[in-house]
Amino acid sequence: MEPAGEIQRWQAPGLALRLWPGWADDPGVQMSLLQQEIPWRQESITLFGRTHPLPRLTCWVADPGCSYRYSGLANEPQPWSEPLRQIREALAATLGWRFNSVLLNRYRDGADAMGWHADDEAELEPQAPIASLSLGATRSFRLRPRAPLAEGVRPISLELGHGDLLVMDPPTQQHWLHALPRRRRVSQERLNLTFRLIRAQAASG
Ligand SMILES: O=C(O)CCC(=O)C(=O)O
Repeated sequence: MEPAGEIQRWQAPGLALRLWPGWADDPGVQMSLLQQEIPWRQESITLFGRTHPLPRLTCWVADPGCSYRYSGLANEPQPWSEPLRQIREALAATLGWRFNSVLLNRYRDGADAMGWHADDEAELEPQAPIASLSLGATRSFRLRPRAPLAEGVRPISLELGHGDLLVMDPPTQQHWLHALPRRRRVSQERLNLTFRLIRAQAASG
C-alpha cells in the first residue's frame, strides 16, 4: 500500500475543506464489495410535473430510526454492511465523528453526474462535517459560493481520485454549493460515499 498523501486544506469565507489523498486502506477491495453487495437503485425525481430518472444509482444506509430526505426522496434506510461499518469506524478514528448514515452514489461513467446543491437538510447536525470517500474513476468536484461573499472569492475545482477522503467542515454547507459535472471522456465507474450525522431528534423519530 502506498502511504497516504499529506492532508490538504482549503479555507475561504464560509468554507473549510480537508482532503486526505489516498486515505482508504484497500480502495479496490472496498469498491468491488460495494459494487456487489449494495442494492443499487436508479431513483426518479418529479420536477414541475415531469418525472426524470436520476443520472446515477444510489443507496441510503443509516442506523434504525434515522429519517432523511435527499433530492426530495424519502427512502427507507438500508442496514449497515460489514465494509461500510469498517469505513465508518476508520472515519471515527481519523475525524473523531461517528456518523449514523451514508448516502452512496454510483456514477456508471462520465455521463452520470450530480447537480449543484448543498447538504443542508434540516435533519443533519449542523456542527458535524460531511465526509466524502471516493472510489474508482477520478472526477472533478466543484464548489461555488451561494452568493458573492467577498471580492476575490473564486469557485473551487478538486480532482477526487481512488481512495481520497474529502471532509467538508461547517459552515461550508450553509454558504457553498457543490456539484459533480458530467465528463464525456470518463468511461470508468466511480463510487462516492458521503457520511453524515443525522441529529438525535430526527434520528429518534
Ligand atoms: O460524488 C460526489 O463526489 C458528490 C456527492 C454529493 O454531492 C452528495 O452526496 O451530496
